[in-house]
Amino acid sequence: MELNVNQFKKDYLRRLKAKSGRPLEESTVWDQYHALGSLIKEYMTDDWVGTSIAYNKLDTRQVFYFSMEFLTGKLLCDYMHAMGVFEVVEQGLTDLGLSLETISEAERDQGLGNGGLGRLAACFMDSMASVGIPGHGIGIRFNFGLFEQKIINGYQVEFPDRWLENRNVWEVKMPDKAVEVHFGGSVRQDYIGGRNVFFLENTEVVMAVPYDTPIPGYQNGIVNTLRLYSAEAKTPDFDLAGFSRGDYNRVFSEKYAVEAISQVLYPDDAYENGRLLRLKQEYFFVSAGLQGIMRSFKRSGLPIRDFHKYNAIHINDTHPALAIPELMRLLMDIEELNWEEAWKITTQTISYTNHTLLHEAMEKWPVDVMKSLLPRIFMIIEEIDRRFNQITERLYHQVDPRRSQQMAIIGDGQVRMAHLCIVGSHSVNGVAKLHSELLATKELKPFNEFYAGKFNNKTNGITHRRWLLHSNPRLSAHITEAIGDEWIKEPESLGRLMKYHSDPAYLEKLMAIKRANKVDFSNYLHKTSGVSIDPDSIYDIQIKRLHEYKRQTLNILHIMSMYLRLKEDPDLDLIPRTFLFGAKAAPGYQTAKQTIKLINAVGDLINADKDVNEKLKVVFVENYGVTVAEHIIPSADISEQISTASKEASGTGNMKLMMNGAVTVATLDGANIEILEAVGKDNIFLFGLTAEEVYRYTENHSYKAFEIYQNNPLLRRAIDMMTDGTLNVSPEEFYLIRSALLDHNDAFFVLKDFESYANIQKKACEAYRDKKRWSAMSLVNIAKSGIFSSDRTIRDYNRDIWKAPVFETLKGSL
Ligand code: GL9
Repeated sequence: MELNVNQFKKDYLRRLKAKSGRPLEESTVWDQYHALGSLIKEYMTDDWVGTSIAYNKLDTRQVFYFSMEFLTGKLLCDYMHAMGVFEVVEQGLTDLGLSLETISEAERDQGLGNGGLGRLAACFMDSMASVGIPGHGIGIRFNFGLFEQKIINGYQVEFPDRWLENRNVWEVKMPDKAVEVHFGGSVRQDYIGGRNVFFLENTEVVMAVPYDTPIPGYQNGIVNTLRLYSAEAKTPDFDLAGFSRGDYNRVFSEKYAVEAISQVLYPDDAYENGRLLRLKQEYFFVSAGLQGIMRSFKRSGLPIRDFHKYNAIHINDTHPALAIPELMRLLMDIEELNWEEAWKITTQTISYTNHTLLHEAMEKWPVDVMKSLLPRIFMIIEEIDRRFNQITERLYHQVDPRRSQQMAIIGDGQVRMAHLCIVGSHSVNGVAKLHSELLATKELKPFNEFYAGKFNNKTNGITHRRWLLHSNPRLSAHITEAIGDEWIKEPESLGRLMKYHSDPAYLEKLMAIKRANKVDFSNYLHKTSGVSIDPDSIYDIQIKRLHEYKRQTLNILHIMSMYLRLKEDPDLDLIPRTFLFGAKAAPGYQTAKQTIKLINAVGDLINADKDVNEKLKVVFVENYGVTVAEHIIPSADISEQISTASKEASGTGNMKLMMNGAVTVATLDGANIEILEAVGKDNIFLFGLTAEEVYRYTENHSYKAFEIYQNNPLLRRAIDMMTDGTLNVSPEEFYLIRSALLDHNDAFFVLKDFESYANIQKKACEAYRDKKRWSAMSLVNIAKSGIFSSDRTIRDYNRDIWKAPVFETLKGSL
């Protein structure tokens, strides 16, 4: 948009006064932030309204991305960049004696997600708008996002994330678009006009009230929408009669029970804990979202039989799986289509992404729970299952009599949500090549054989605008200086940087930028936690959820072994290294919590020991999330991507770090394999078992962790350090970690991969010594990162699955 500094200052001062009721001099940082946010939103309004009018007028196919999680982080600066007003606003604020940096820090992270899956949804929103696809998000407006983490005495302590306590400037409440969602009750069946008709009776009614947030594309005038639903009791005021009778508790408990649905995000990452409230959340937003889509589709006057031609609904993992029976219900019970018609529309509308192979993450709901919470939905699932079984029975009962049962949607008293998604959609994709291949050839093999062509791969991506352009301005400028700014719209043109591969001046500047970013991060860390780190040490970074399969344990055991070696030989020639960890553990995941304590205990020991602390430092960065990531990633030298092969579906932090010039220490897992393909084996440090070897060891039970413990003295001493009093803790402190490794035969092959990991770490260290070599490696990683832009991912989804039109801009279509 067109905006000059003077106009901005005038607008801003007026807005600040109106919003805060006081002049600039008396305003708080919060006032300043709130006024700025509301002004930026207003600047966006014409395009936002224009976009939705244009989509309606063009009768265009639209994409709806249903996701339980949207981990968007802060929005202010991203939006100013998207609108092309960043510099003007920054200048205007400086003129007024204000600091954009300080103001933007006042924004709360929108932390409505656990990790990769939720952040992926946020990157997709940005890319859909920037690529020009009519695509919107549908989710839940949780009152509390993912908990805030504090480290107290080395332990993780969780605090509620009150992100809404000071209002959310970006959202617009849409009360007229509220819909009813029904739970429980019973189904009455009638035979009217030659067909079976189903009515739900005596249900609990919950109002789903949408709050819309604009999602601006990058300087293209397109503004899509993220719609998050909040649960409200049907009568907005409590039951006055009950209240005056003094029956406070009942009245309030009913209201709270209803509103509980959108109170809090479940903090479990890649783990399913099967709570009833979670199932309610899932149905709540899916039903509301579909009713909203149906409502506006019907307003268009287009025939219901063409629903799938205008609407593509994507379900992000199985959490929104009930979209399948719910769309069937709406088409049959409300729109009066028959089963076959409804089924055709439903399956052609819906597509599904699988995000994990971990069995503990697979959603399964007990039949009796589903039946009593959602009786009509359950009937429809039963019917989908019955029809599907009929076919598989016929096909397989002679060749493989068990196969039909294996593939069933309902089995062992449970509804298998992944099976429902596969049967009820027209596309099933994994999130990286290896992951998609394992889905098709192992975990979901019978389905891949049954549905030739339904399975496909869409390798994940990240928005290079947030994760490079905005969070690493120095590097962005250095890139643009060399190859122009085309990479912002076409990230794969970052490849042109390859011509600087042997240009000493360019590479030297690259290293100077890394150094400056390391200073920035050390200042940030000091300011936020009081910890000092040395920008001349290697920053070795592992940032992601805490999970056994991600193997923070391998990293810390290796650090412990380095400590032991250094204690024996203080002159050991090591380049000083700072190991940084950032990770939240699910509150009920005890092994993960012990790992956090272990990292902190090792940090306490090492950081205080003069024999080693010139060369080693271990820091656990508190409350890892989107904002912390934006500070830390530009400063990384080494990126730790060390999951047990086959366990990490893709990973996306790996992409962010490479894009910022970190070199990866990697197993052949998830998207690491594609990073390897992109950069070549000389620009990545590979180690460890392959997925195939992991499968083989797991299947033939030939792995013996304890033997490795007995035969590798250094590793044994490192493991024993957990219990022998070296660390300032009781011997039982880490019993879960120790017993997972030794008593339960190390399911994630930490011991097995230890030696290979230690070797590759030595090689990485050697490579770092050679500044020229290292800077060239770093450059290759940046240059080859363009394919990991989520713009590419989104174009792949759209080309193969959604097939929505792509608009350069909407200007002129109004
Ligand atoms: C995840 C995978 O574990 C990651 O490897 C993958 O990159 C992301 C996005 O596709 O999805 N699956 C999953 O359940 N989580 C992932 O991060 N966990 C959550 O974030 C809830």
